[in-house]
Amino acid sequence: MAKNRKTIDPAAEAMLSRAAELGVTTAFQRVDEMKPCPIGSQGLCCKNCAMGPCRLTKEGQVGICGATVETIAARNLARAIAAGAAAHSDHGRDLCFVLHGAATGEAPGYRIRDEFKLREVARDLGIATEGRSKEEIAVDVAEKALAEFGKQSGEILYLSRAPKKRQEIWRELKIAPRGVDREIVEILHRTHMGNDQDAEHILDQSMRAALGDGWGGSMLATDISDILFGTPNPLVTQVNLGVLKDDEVNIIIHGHEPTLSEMIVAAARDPEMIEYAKSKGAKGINLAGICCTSNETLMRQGVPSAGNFLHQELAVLTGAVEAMVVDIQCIFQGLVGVAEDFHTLVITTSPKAKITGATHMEFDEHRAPQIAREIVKAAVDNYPNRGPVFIPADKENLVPGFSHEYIRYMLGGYYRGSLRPLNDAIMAGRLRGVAGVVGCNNPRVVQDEAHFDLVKGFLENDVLVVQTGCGALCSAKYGLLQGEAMRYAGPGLREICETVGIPPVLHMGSCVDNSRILTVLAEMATEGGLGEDISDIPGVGIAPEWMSEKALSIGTYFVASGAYVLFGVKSPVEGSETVTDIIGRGWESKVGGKLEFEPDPAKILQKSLDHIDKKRAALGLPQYDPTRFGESGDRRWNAWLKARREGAKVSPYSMAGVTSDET
Ligand code: BF8
Ligand code: SF4
Repeated sequence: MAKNRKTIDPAAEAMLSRAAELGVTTAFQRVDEMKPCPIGSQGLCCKNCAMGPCRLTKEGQVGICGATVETIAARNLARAIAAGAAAHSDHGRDLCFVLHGAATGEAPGYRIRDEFKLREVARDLGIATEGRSKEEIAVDVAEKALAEFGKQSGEILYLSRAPKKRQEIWRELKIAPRGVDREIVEILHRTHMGNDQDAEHILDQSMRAALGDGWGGSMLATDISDILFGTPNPLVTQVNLGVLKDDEVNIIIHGHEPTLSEMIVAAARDPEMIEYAKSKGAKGINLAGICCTSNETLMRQGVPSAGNFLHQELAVLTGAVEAMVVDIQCIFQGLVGVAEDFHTLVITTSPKAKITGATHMEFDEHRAPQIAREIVKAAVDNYPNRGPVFIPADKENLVPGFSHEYIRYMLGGYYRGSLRPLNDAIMAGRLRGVAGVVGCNNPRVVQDEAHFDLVKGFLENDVLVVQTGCGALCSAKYGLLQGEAMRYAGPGLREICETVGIPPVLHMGSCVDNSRILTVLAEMATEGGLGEDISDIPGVGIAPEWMSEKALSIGTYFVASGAYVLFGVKSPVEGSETVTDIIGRGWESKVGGKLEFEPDPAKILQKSLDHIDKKRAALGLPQYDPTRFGESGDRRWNAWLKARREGAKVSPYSMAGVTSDET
């Protein structure tokens, strides 16, 4: 690797040279200037009261109140998980309000697109559907879902979607979550000065809040988005900065919520608006996404993506973006600074996220289509202000849209939809296991490198990969979300993908859609043959370039659901061996899953494969053998073809491994 290399993406590299030429600074440079605080980065700085901050530097030292290294590290991690769970869940809550408005007619422009899913969700929330209109059901679903967020006692209803054994573990450990709001508040309370001061006990509450996110707030966000905007199915679209057009009005939608962006998609496709753009000298209106707003509109509408997290400032640097429309989460304040050198309007839209210096055009679900049109018009009006444009040519095709419903369908059609073939493939050893590779970019490491190496490594080892968030957009940029990715796949994985007709890497959506992966895991565990709990499945979850508190919440709810989770970059609790041990060995003995931080992607891959093999052995499955299964059906035929090519005169039936019955 070249010294100080920042990215493996040629488009990003071109934009970084352009930034240097123009003297514009982005996160890629700021990261070199901002040395991480050695105490904070180890999790050992406590600012929870005004006797401090207490900055601990070694085991054995205590804060002014006597708080130990492990208490401080645990409190910091717990608060980060609480913030992450809050972000996902608050997003889910807002979707409930939109669903309510869509059903009552108070939110014009929105409608119930997936009635089948609505009825399914209603069933799981205990709402009657027989003889009722979809609007009546939707009002009840929205109200019941809202009540789930604030549920004061008992447990959230979606826990019943988990395998029975898993539910029992949660109840026994007293970590079955009540409403996520209550669990988050309790973390803030417990970590207030002078309260919960036992690291393990604090971290148990983190699992509880994270479960309230994964099986609650996030799962509701996914379900209600599907009800309102449609459950995703595969489609073809494109990714990377090359999707921007030099002769059209470019609007980027960035952030996380599909509510406004879906309306912007409609406004940008409106013939009247396109005519208006033409009157300003543009050939049309081009919409592209960044981050998870991109994943939402990519999965359902095929709106192309301009890239993942670290592409946000680079997109503005092209000089071709008339408006960068942002909603919530993962939005750099630095966008405003970069935009000052260009004509780009940074438009904030959420009542929860204003940025100083940006233009605020506030979203309101009661008049969403109108606001969307105003935003698109502002972008069009900005087109004549464009200066020089520099758009890299790089773009790649991808096939996103693998909701768990579609995965079930593709494995068995409408009438026999099930995960049976997936379980069978793992049991036979055609698939060694499954891996979820998810999460962010982080400028502390080379952009996309760890994601790409890991996904490639899993494919070569016959591990089926599912992805969400910026990780999925990363794979898309390098052509891994299409059939061509098969060139990296091992023979067994290749055979399965060719038979079913899918790429070996499945894009399952945005970060809240990690809940779809929970659903797949739960169904794999109950389908039979792979044990009876998520912790029995030969699978792993990885966030190789994580940066966000949301990633910590996701990682924790997967661990608490039984998965082995590995994070790259660095450990936020590095300074405490005790906390490292609690979330590793300690959680494994309690919930069957564990959380580890491992900066080296090669080690992440090895640990993952070792874990998958260990789980295979525990299930009594045949040891994984890469030579056992053949490409396109039978490895023997390939061996025969190869032998023939080399001049040998042999019959395929005389090749090794053929029984006398077959000859
Ligand atoms: O929620 S992967 S950088 S965009 S936090 Fe953010 Fe990380 Fe991207 Fe989506 Ni998820
Ligand atoms: Fe220091 Fe304790 Fe206050 Fe934290 S809570 S800042 S460790 S005195």
